[in-house]
Amino acid sequence: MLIKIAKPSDLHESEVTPESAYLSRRRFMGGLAGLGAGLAFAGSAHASEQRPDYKDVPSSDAPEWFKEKRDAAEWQAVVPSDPAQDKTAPFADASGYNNFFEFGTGKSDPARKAGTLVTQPWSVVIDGEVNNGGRFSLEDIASPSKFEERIYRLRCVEAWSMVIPWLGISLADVIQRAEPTSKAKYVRFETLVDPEQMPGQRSSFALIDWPYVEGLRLDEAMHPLSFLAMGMYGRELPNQNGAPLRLVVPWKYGFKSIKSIVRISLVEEEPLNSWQKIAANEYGFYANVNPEVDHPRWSQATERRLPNSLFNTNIIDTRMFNGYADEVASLYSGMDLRVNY
Ligand SMILES: Nc1nc2c(c(=O)[nH]1)N[C@H]1C(S)=C(S)[C@@H](COP(=O)(O)O)O[C@H]1N2
Ligand SMILES: [Mo]
Repeated sequence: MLIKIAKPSDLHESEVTPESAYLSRRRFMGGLAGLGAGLAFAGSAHASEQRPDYKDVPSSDAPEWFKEKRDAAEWQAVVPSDPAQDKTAPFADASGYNNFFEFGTGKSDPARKAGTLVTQPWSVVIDGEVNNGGRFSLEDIASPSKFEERIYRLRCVEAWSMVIPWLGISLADVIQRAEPTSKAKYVRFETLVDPEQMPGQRSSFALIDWPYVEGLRLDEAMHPLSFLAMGMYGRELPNQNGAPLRLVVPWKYGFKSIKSIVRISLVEEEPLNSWQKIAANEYGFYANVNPEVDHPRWSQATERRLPNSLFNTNIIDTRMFNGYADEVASLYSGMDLRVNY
């Protein structure tokens, strides 16, 4: 079993997470029912169970609507397969070691420089092949959906990885409400462009032709695992993690999980994503995590699971589709994954 809703008997603090909060996780059924046989649904909602409190996580100054949705969230333990291996990263690591080239190329640049990004108010344009597009506030996007917590692996193409508890809504919800036309075949996402706020966009050495662009095939975007995060660790997203709205596609390399989204377009043609534009022989459109298809310059067979140290490098085997093969492999049946990397 690759992903499961943890049974109470499975959920030992020492195995799953450093945060005791997880012991009191409220389980529920149904949210991922569309996923079918790949998921085990063990246990149902117990009124006595509290949502995690994330004691060690600094709180943020979230708007009232966000707090209300968070408090009503369905705390869904979509835990990865190996409880011994898949410990949730401490908040300090998940918010201190980042890729967000708009704020520089160093792993600590985003945490040092993104703090001043203005994320309130924020609006997102939904356009292209839709009957119900427009410009929406973050609250407009969130309010028709219930918040959920999803604990996912995030595997960077650079061969490091973390386990992160996201808070947000399913991407399919947002796309469905936009009412795609029959011409819509792909979804294209764009990050904010604002060189005044984003020092990486002022750099003349930047490889990226801003905005940062990503894309998914429509069926990938509609898959129940595709997630739009507005928070993590029970609070708002730190700016360095892509506040106030970022994509999370757990079976793909991290660069697909585009941050600080301002535009979502339904389109007919496959979008050219930023990394593909920079080096198409190294970064493809699909970017599915695949231990058998190496990056031209390094192996993808293993990964460094964070946090690690000098004494415990914590190198683990990379899994097909990052461990989500039962759920997503059928999206690619008949495709040559060496060609469609
Ligand atoms: N706009 C934007 N989104 C981005 C990136 C970026 O540089 N700019 N980096 C990507 C990469 S390479 C990874 S691994 C993840 C990292 O997410 P995290 O910092 O929240 O762990 O964000 C992705 N989303
Ligand atoms: Mo990445």
